[in-house]
Amino acid sequence: MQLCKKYRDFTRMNIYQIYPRSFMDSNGDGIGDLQGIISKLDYLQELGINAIWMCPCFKSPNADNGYDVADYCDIMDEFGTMADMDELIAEMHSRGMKLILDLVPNHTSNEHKWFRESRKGKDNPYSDFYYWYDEKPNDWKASFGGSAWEYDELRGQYYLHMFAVGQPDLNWDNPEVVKAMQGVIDFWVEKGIDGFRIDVIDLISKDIANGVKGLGPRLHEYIHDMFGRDNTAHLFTVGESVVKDIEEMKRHCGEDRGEVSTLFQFDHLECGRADKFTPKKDSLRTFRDTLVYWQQQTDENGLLYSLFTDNHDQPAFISRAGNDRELRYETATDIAAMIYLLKGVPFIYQGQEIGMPAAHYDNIDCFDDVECLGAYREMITEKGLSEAEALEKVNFGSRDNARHPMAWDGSAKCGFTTSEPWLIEHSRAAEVNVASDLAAERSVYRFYQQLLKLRGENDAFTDGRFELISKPEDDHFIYTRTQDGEKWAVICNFEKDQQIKLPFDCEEPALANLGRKTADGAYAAYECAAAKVLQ
Ligand code: TEU
Ligand code: CA
Repeated sequence: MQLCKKYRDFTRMNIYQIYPRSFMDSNGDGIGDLQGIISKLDYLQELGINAIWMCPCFKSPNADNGYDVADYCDIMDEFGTMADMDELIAEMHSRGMKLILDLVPNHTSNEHKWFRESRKGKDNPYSDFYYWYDEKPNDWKASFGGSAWEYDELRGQYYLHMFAVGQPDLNWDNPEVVKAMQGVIDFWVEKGIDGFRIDVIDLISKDIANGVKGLGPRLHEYIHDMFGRDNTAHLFTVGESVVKDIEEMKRHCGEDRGEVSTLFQFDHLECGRADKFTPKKDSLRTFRDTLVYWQQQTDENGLLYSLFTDNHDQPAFISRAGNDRELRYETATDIAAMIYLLKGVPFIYQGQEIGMPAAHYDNIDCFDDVECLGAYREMITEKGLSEAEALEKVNFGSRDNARHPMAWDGSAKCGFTTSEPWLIEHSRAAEVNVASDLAAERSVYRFYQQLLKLRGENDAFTDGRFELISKPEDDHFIYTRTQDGEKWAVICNFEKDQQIKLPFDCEEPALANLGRKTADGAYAAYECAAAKVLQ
């Protein structure tokens, strides 16, 4: 099914996700900042990027590195000033780039004015901005460890926090909260930003009396309150969500719903994982089969699909599913071809474009992430693991593994900063960095450049019909994309060298990570190609 015009336009975006804290430090304090991002816009434009999703850059005490917002309409001190933000918006728009901010509507920081007022008692306008109870109404656990209910001495009641103690949940059943969040969105729309990624959008409607944590009865009403208004209709919006049911996805993303454009759901990245800290090699077959399912479901229903493998919460997928040592270049380029030539809107996480593997830290003091430090403590105190066993598990699944400073070159602080970085640099930054990748004969960056150029030049990749060629038992991912009589084949081998015979003839590949000249024949491990089908 063809996408509506608005969604078709969004498939022409190549979105780069920036974790500002770790992208580029311009003033030598060891923390990435807005001026650092401005200094790298040409690097991104060269890659073929025309949109940026920036993780939260708002005032925050950083209990959860910006996902605990203390003022939605002001810039985090460490990242710079509102003048820097205005400059970033202008510099991006002058390059034809769109800016997508990260909205965190489910909770604020406990240092937000709303919470500071609310905890003073029941007789102030912010009293019911949060969930307050005399006693814990249930035994909910917080995502980052411990109870989801924290007793506040000043107010003399318990408040809800689904994440860290410093992240009290907003009570969306209070119409004043809805109005306040609409004001935040309007402020940034006025500033000229082009869209939002919405954090844990499924959680904003709850039904505590009936034990419902998320996907509550008024969810669509609240999402529509945010994005179903005249001044938001043009925005690109992507909601992070647990939704995996196509009917529910249609209720979120249908073009006429006035809700969001698309969802980030993680079905294709679970790959049969037990839990995020249990070391296990991801299966590329499971990855393929789940991707194919969602590619077909969204295509049949005219929904926009988000194409991503990495973000700031996930260790690098090439380390989970491929060979990030001897075959790091092959793995990184092969997985890029698998996902970014599908139908949808591509998201590339910082470092993916140079095949950056997951980081590994030698001791727990190198970690920063509130989630993994909570999990580490629980593994030792409640599950009886040794420190070494707990360290191995957090090294496998922590979010810090994706939040190390971006490696720009092989110098001491990898070109990220001139002082001590806020998080220890990647142990392989001397080997894997932008400068070394661009100097290499086979460059991941140049492959991404060619891939994004090929995708942008051929409507078959943005609009074309998807057809699966691989069989469930095959150890490869081969598919075609067809539009206006032009058919392209994408051939991605998995980890075994093998002969691949295609059911059609092709021209010489237009894209090939190992430079092959024929679309079929002997494929090396993680070798890939894209070629026009002769018809
Ligand atoms: O993450 C929400 C969410 O999915 C997490 O609970 C996720 O399961 C975990 O981070 C992955 O291990 C969003 C943001 O992406 C995350 O960075 C924030 O910490 C979280 O919300 C709270 O705002
Ligand atoms: Ca800085």
